[in-house]
Amino acid sequence: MKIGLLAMSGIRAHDPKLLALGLTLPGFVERSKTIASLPSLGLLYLAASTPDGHDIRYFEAESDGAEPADVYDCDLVAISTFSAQVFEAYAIADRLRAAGVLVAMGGLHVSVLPHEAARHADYVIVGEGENVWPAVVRAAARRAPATVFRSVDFAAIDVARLPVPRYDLLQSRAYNRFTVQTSRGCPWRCDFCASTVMLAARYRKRPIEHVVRDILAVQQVRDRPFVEFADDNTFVDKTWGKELCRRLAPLNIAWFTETDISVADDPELLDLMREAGCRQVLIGLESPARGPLNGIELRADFKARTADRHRDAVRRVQSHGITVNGCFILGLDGHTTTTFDEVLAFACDAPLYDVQITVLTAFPGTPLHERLSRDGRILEPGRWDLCTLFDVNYRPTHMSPRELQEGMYWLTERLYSDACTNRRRGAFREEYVARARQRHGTPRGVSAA
Ligand code: B12
Repeated sequence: MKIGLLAMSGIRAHDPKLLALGLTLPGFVERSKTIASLPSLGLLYLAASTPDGHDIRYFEAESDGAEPADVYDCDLVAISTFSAQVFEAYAIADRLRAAGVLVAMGGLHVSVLPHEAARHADYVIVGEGENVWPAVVRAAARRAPATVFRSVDFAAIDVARLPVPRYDLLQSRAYNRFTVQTSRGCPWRCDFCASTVMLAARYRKRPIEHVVRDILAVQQVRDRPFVEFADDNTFVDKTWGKELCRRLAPLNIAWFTETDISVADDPELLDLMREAGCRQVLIGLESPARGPLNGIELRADFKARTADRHRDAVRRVQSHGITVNGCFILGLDGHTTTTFDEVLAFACDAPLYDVQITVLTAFPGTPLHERLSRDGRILEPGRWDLCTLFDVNYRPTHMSPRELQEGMYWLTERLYSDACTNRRRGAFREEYVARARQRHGTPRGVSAA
């Protein structure tokens, strides 16, 4: 069979004012543009798990109506879904099926709402795809009737046996960033989180030699790739994390990852990360004040317990030459209209090299979605296209939806202005250079200018 893997690419947001601001604020568009060009790792894993004897091609659609014409030559097309683009994905699936192409849909959104997806796809897959995919391909080859496949009915994913994602399928594309996974899941349970935790409950680390193996495969495709670890929380286990960094150092790559604030407590780990090529860590700080964090991490109240140390922790990480992209969720229960000033003050004082602000978003399947639905706080239920992290679709506790949206504009304009961006970044450089001189003499790779 000819199998097409169709990734929905690009960034989604509907609010026209925010989009207009994005076009004029360099600091805001910069990261969006960078990450928008990432390939779909889930589909590259599926490609690697496909039984022999099929012809596989990787395609991208930026939006509904943007699927390439060649995708219609396939016998089976696999589409990966996130909530924000799921209606676009359904529209593409409907057109493909009308043209006689079989469609399989998987990923975070349809794993939570398989029956919604079953109206648009022949095969809907719930959960991690690698072990169920061969059965889907066999079903398609004999044009078996529509079915929902559940990964729990197949062998559990052993992360020590994951294949090398088929990065070679990206050969002809101009990617300069690639995703690699070192782990799946996260030990924490934030009520808003709609990541891998939705697919499998446990946090699992991969064998380090496999991570190295995957990076070498990326280097076959691109000489000096920038690697984004598509993990939920990379440095949970510090001993394993240090070994990972020791093994990454000789590969001469630059990389970015998502982790929690506890990395700040281990200076040896931070030194190893920097030496291994870590350029930035993205950390969910979520709120500048502790109160609204109470109870959002459901297992051990991790976020609230560590909140008082956030500012100092950011400084410690950055003093090792690793920039922090601090993420704040606006509109948590308890946030008021003064929260916007507090975020701005935190970002400037810390100082945060990069900042990400998003509005609280109730992704389907999350405890947050359940709670807000139960309390009648979702403004337009079922509007998955508003699950962009930028569009307000619920009633906050201490301000109106309008005030939240206005606060988002206000903060966006200030945080991402040239003046504020230069101040935050300049302060990082000065502090890093000063501390590095104290410790080692002249630092590598960062100028005080
Ligand atoms: C890389 C990434 C992107 C890339 C995606 C590249 C691409 N072309 O697909 C880019 C930058 C484009 C992106 C965009 C967006 N993203 Co994003 N992104 C991520 C990130 C960091 C990693 C995803 C990843 O690679 N996971 C690893 C792979 C292996 O897992 P997977 O994709 O889930 O695939 C497995 C299964 O789901 C399943 N599977 C997946 N697809 C299919 C298909 C079939 C047929 C089968 C059988 C199985 C299957 O099998 C795979 C292997 O086990 C996650 C956060 C995180 N740490 O996970 C956020 C995340 C996925 N993104 C998120 C969001 C909100 C967005 C945006 C809406 C942001 C925005 N405003 O624009 C857009 C979505 C627009 C769009 N184009 O879809 C949310 C999604 C939540 C949700 N439930 O919808 C996440 C979880 C982050 C968060 N804040 O919560 N993102």
